[in-house]
Amino acid sequence: MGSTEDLDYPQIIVQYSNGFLVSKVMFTACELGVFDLLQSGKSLSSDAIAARLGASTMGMRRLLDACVGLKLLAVELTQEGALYRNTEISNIYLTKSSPKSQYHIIMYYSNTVYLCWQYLADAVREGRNQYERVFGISSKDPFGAMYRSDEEMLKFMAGQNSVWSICGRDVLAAFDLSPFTHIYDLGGGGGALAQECVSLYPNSTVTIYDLPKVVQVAKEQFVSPEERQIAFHEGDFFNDSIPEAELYILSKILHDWDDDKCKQLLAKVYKACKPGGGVLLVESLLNEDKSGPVETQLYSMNMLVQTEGKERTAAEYSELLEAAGFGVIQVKKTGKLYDAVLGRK
Ligand code: ASE
Repeated sequence: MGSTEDLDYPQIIVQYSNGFLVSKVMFTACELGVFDLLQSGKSLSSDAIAARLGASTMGMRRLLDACVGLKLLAVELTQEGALYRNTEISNIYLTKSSPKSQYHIIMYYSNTVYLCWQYLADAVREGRNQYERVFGISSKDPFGAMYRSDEEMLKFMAGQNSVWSICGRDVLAAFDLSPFTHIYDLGGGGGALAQECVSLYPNSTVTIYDLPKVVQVAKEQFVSPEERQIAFHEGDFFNDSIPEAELYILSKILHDWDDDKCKQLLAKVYKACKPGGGVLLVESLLNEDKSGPVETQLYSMNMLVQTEGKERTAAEYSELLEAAGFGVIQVKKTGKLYDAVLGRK
């Protein structure tokens, strides 16, 4: 494509303007249960789908056609009319019950993240999250705001869990963690990363350290007592003590906080850490010149509207680790959404 062509018709401007329309179509089809209804190869007419999902025939027809355009559905014209079915990717990632389902993070985007982004301009002007404007609640304690109801907390936990079904293996296999048998997952939430960890390292035990109400929901909804390699510890890692362990996983924790809070937490982790032990940061790394990846840049905007943190470069994380006393810092980019940084005591 030549540059005159680009300037004559601004393809990327059109594409970016329509970006949120694309998101909303996918969110809505998920929310209404389209992909669940068409699970495992079922083909249905738009009228049948509309009837089963309690939607208008006209609205559903349009939604289904837009999903075909987005390659989230396929359509076949038969004598009885158009029949819609899931594409392979929708079957694997957009149905609720698939092992790799992204349904819950999509619902979190649609119902929470989307609302916060309404105030992105205010967030940029003020340099802080927008919970007061969006939900009418104080933004002093971002997790108090994010966990403003049990339902909201559950949605966040389920959403965060779904990411590990597609990225968990890679971040845990980035380094050989088998020498570390006694592991704490600080802010481990719903426990999906802990589950990946004990499955990849069968000699490890992972203790999920999180707020009491998070631990309670994790036990009730996500981790069964039969999972003997997973334990729980109730606490607030800023205000309560952190027990001794060989490895601490901080997965998408530092990106929630400013440099001061990160240093405070890492210093505490360093103190608790066994000599020879370490800390594994799981984060989406920015390029050193912050030129990309674009997903990470967008996540950093989201940290602005939702938290007190930001996404950082490998050098920035190394600096935070060194300030806390950690040495021999190794960085592994996975090529997927989340990367790994290991620091040793
Ligand atoms: C957090 C992670 C997330 C805090 C708030 C969050 C995510 C969404 N909201 O630690 C997952 C990452 N996705 C985005 C858009 O940032």
